[in-house]
Amino acid sequence: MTGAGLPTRRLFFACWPTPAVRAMLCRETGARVRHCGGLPVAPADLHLTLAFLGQVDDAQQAALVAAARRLAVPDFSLALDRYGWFEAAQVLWLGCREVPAALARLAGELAGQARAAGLQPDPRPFRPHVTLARKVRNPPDLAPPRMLTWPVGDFALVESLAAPAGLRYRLCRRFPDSG
Ligand code: 3AM
Repeated sequence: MTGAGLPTRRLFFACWPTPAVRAMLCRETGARVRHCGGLPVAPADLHLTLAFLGQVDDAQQAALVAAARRLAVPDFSLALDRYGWFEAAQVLWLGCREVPAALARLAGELAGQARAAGLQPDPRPFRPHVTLARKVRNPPDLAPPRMLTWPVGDFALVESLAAPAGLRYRLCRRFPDSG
C-alpha cells in the first residue's frame, strides 16, 4: 500500500536472462555456488538489477511502462568476468570488470524514469551484478571465472514476491515487448 492506501507491487527493472543465458550462468557458476557455503539463488530467479523501484502503485507502473517503451532497445554484450562478495549483504555475485557504457546509461535512464514517477530509486552507485548466493558468511573463492558473454537485447520489469521460502521473482514484461 502507498501512504494514500493504494495497492502496490514491489518492482524493479532488470536484465532478465534468456533461457540459454540462464543455462550458461548455471553451468559455469554451479561449482562455485555449491562451495560458497551460502544459499543459492534459484536458477529461474537469476537476474541483473538495473533499478530497484520499491512499492509501485498502478498509475506509477503505467507511467513507468510507457516511459520504458520509449527507451532505445539495448544492444550490447556484457562480459561477465569476475566474482565478487558484498560482505555486509553476505552475497556472492558475478559481475564485470568493465561496465559497458550502454549498461550504465540504461540503468541511469531507468532511475531517472523512476524519479519522474515519484519514486526514490537506490541512491548508491550502480554496481551491476548477478546475485548467485545469499547468506555467504565467509569470504568465498573469488578466482575469476572463464569469461561469459551475455548478449543483452532487452530489459524487464520484474515483481518481487514474498514467498514462504524467501523472495521469488515474477517477470511482468520485457522491453521491447516480445509479442
Ligand atoms: O539484484 P540483487 O539480488 O542484488 O537486494 C535486492 C535485489 O538485489 C534489491 O533489489 C533486487 C531485487 O529485489 N533491493 C531490495 N530492496 C532494495 C532497496 N531498498 C534493493 N535495492 C535497493 N534498495
